[in-house]
Amino acid sequence: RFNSHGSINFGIEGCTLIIYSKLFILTKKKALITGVTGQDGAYLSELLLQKGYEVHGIKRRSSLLNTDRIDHLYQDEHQGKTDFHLHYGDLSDSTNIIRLVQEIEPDEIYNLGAMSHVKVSFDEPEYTAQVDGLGTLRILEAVRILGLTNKTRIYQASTSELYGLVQEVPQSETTPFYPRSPYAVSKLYAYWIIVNYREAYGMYACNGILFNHESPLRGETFVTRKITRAVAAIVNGKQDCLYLGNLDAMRDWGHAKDYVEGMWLMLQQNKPEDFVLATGITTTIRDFIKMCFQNVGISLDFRGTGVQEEAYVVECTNSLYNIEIGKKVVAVDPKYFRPTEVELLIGDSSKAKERLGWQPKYSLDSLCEEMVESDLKKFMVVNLENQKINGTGK
Ligand code: NDP
Ligand code: GDR
Repeated sequence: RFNSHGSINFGIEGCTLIIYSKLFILTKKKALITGVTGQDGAYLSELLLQKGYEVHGIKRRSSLLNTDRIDHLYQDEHQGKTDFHLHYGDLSDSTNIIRLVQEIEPDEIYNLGAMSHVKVSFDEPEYTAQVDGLGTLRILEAVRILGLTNKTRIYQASTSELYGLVQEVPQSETTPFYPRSPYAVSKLYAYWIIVNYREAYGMYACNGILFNHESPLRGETFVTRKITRAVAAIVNGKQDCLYLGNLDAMRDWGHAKDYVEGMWLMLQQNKPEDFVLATGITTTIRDFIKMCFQNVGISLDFRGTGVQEEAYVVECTNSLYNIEIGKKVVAVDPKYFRPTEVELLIGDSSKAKERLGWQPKYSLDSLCEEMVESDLKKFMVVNLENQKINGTGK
């Protein structure tokens, strides 16, 4: 199957065979990732490099380095050839996006960059719309203006937040949207502009409607990571109590590694379509907290309701942790409540299973264990470093 540029995909992942008259040239596929410094950007970069792609990532300038999640992939070009390249850029800057798309001429663009925190979007609504909504338009326009509509395929990081107020469960590609935050409303614009450019210009552009996915690389202010970090801090005596918002909310949590695989699959099909990725299992925040504490041998008892709700230690079977029975370790602080909440998310990813052959490999138990373990290790490293510093009298 030749495309209009005379190139063909033929089995070797991450490569394209280009035929110019009688000359056969095998080139690496090029991917451009916005949001490369984020959780998904890091896992996707790893996946695409493994598949043999040349990966270009857009990172924002910041006063401190913000590349922790991808430092292991990066190599200074002066030290040898590398397939991983970073470029400064921002989704709010059209000139920057156009120039980068022009220079790189990517085969695939993964638009993962976003102000991705739902609660923060109530504090920064205009910025969120600029980046999450109009940023997507900038990507589409860059590809269109530069005449790359037949070459460049676009993945848009759409979200289960689009469903918002419950209309039906489980939520699938046909469930109506009812966004409940400036973040979700911005992503709704992005969703429809992707659909519109696909229909209007025949572009290969698709929405991955992804339900919550987590990992040890998850940002520290999202609820799962906030909880796993707190568990590690509490058992190490570095935190007294974990303060959270709505404990009744229910989320369909998967592992980010599974979900980046799905993103890639969406761009390898014969025609562009939108897909839900989800596990089909939903859990309350409260039950996730219980699971995380259970992981370190601590059982909790939740008492009270609403803003009065608190959790106490009733048992600790791990002799490593000197934690007092009866200690209060979780409480509700209303400052974490959202003006409008998304109460229940549970996804139906049958279409992705059938058409993409996508299936999540990780269970919530294994995800929870991996995240708690990773945060416990981080505390051990900090403790060891402190001991070293104390030992040398620094
Ligand atoms: P993160 O918050 O971890 O990463 C977001 C990325 O976007 C970071 O690299 C961030 O850069 C970058 N970014 C923020 N603002 C801009 C901007 N103005 N210009 C360019 N880049 C910017 O998010 P995730 O990795 O978890 O999510 C990836 C995408 O998927 C996001 O669009 C998110 O909304 C969406 N999504 C996520 C889900 C999830 O459960 N994780 C579920 C459904 C959708 P910096 O590091 O400098 O802050
Ligand atoms: P979400 O994730 O809003 O679903 O968006 P988050 O982890 O922030 O919240 C999940 C649920 O937990 C409740 N909650 C708290 N949340 C946070 N962050 N902090 C708290 O202290 C707290 N207490 C309770 C929330 O109210 C909510 O109900 C994530 C992001 O990755 C989005 O970018 C993505 O689009 C969606 O997932 C799918």
